[in-house]
Amino acid sequence: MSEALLTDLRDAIVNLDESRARELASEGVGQGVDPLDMIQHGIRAALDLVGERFSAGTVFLPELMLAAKAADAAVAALEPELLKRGTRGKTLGKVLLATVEGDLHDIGKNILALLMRSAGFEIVDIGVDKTSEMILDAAKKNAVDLIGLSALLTTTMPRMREFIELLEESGLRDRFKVIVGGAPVTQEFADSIGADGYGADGAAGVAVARRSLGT
Ligand code: B12
Repeated sequence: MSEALLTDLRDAIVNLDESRARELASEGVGQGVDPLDMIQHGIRAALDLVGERFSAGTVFLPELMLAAKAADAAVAALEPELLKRGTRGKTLGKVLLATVEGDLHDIGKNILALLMRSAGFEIVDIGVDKTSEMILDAAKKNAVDLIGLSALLTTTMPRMREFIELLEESGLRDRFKVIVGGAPVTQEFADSIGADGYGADGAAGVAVARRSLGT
């Protein structure tokens, strides 16, 4: 039963049980449960719950880190299936992904990278805590078509606006499409900073990237 599996997967992450999370994600693949459902209703739902408990002061940083490890293990177990489902031999464009300066959150960005790869994009993932200058350098060096920026902290969201300002100052605003995302980011915020697109989750990120590049 996929409902039961999704609940068990969520509980395994909430209970910080890395090996159970990995096992359930694999079992889900074996049972034909949609990996996107497992990401959205198992993994992300669990991390939202852990985040709420962290805000409420009932769990602390070590638990947050263990939950992240369990989530990473579950995502890794889904990776082969997601890539298998993907389009092969077709490149939709080259995409640079980064989490902005001051921000170490990368689970969502890594999921986006996986879904984009599976959809047929070539991904250059430069990791977390990247300054605007580092992102622009990498975009130029790799000649990407689109840049996807992730932020999970309200305090790091302004780095996205600064990146677009840097593109404008460098005369490169028309050279690269920019899409943004991460839990605190909204369509309204994306519009306010002049981004080309926003995606609320990985699947929406793929769709908005395709739309931005007209593929
Ligand atoms: C796991 C986690 C951590 C882990 C991160 C591990 C890692 N490798 O990523 C650790 C323990 C390191 C951590 C640290 C901290 N965290 Co933290 N963390 C979380 C938590 C619980 C889950 C985040 C997550 O992975 N979600 C699951 C993924 C799948 O969702 P997602 O990231 O939103 O990504 C999806 C979409 O947003 C979208 N997307 C994401 N990026 C992009 C990009 C583009 C271009 C597009 C189109 C789409 C897109 O697609 C993704 C897939 O569907 C959140 C709570 C929450 N509800 O978000 C808090 C949370 C983000 N953390 C928080 C805080 C406060 C911190 C710390 C400051 C804690 C501390 N006191 O040290 C530090 C900051 C470290 C730093 N400098 O970055 C707060 C932020 C509050 C705020 N107002 O900003 C939150 C909201 C918890 C809370 N409720 O208080 N954290």
